[in-house]
Amino acid sequence: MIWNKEIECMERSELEALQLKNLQDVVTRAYNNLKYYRDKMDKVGVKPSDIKTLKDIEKLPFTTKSDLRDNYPFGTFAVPQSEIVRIHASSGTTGKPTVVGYTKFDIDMWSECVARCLTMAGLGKDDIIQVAYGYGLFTGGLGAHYGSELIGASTVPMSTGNTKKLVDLMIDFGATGIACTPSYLLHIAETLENEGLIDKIKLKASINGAEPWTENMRKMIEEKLHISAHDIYGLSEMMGPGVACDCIYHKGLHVCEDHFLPEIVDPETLKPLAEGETGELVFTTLTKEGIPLIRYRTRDLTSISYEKCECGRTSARISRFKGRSDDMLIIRGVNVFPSQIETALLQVKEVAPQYLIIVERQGNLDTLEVQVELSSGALFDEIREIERITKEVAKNIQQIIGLSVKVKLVEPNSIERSMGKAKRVLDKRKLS
Ligand code: DLL
Repeated sequence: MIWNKEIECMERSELEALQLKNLQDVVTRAYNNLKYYRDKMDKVGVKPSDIKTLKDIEKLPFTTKSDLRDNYPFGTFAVPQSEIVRIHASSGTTGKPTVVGYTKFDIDMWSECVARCLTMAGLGKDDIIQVAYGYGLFTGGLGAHYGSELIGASTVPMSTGNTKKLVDLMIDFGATGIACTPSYLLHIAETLENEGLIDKIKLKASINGAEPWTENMRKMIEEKLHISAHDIYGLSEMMGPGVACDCIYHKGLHVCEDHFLPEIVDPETLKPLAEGETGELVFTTLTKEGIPLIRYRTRDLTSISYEKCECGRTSARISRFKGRSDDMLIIRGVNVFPSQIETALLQVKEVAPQYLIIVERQGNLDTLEVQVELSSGALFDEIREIERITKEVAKNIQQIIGLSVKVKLVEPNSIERSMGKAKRVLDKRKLS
């Protein structure tokens, strides 16, 4: 394992033939096994047999996060539940999470994709890799873990939360690789610097993703830790981390195109855009069994290049992400939709659903504050009462988004009203 040259360096004509065969197969499976998707196709009058070329994908309807929400929890599973061996979940737009299920084949395919990414970062069976993404419903921890085991690396399931222990074990074990969010790696680097321990580490490479970051930040991490830092991308709906990753040339992220067919569309018109143009990334899963998704709108903004890379790989490359076409925030690697905060507020009768979300970066860690208006007419001069409501709001928000939050209650009508779209978010983080 595992520079899978046969696949990763395949002639494009050969790759496209494989993609077409698998596209026809997945469209047929979705049509036969998923009522919601069959209804969508029937509505536009397309049958699986209409897919004769890759370009015919443009005839197919898109899928969105709301399709997963409307079919919560298992209505998007295309196989009997007895064939599902793992379930993960990510943030939905309101109180309920987006649920994803994997068959044994899906887990193997996912592990192979992550293994390819780790290999792109120069890691292999002689390495000791600390996985410091969260383990649990989030796909980061287990996703990176299985890929790391597949390349034969000694895999350390650190998870998140105890930086001191992580740093101690990084030194004691002589860890050579780390998988975690870029902001967390920067925090780890600064912890090592402050403790004067940089010279004690053996780290060679990292794979970082799950949140937006910049080329400057990547270089800063490389300089501080003397490593090669790689950008890994993925989303739970596709499988998790490992949909794409950059190689040692850092000229875009190689898509695992034998499993995920990318398109770039204009987020307004949904019309396809040309190579090099920035738009919304749309993916079709070509092989996934548990939840096949056709033309899934990721909401991530990027551009694509089909030029062969200096490394020899022929797969399409997507550029570093330029933002999103919706209002999702990523805070400490966790996806947060303003509508989730609103759902939490609606459960507390003493507050109005008028709020402002303030995100800041202190050091390298994100902080989240939510200012909430008390309901009009509510007069709470008792400090104890104010404290009780503040705690209840904070608890409700934390239960839904899974992150601790500072809540500040403010006077009725004090949050600025907008004539147009309400401005709910003040993101003070400067990504440079
Ligand atoms: O974040 C999967 C993942 C885990 C990727 C670990 C990489 C590493 P979700 O929680 O479903 O899945 O969030 C997916 O995170 O649509 C992007 O907006 C954002 N995202 C993920 N990777 C990157 C990246 C995981 N490298 C959402 N750069 C996606 C920018 C990223 N944004």
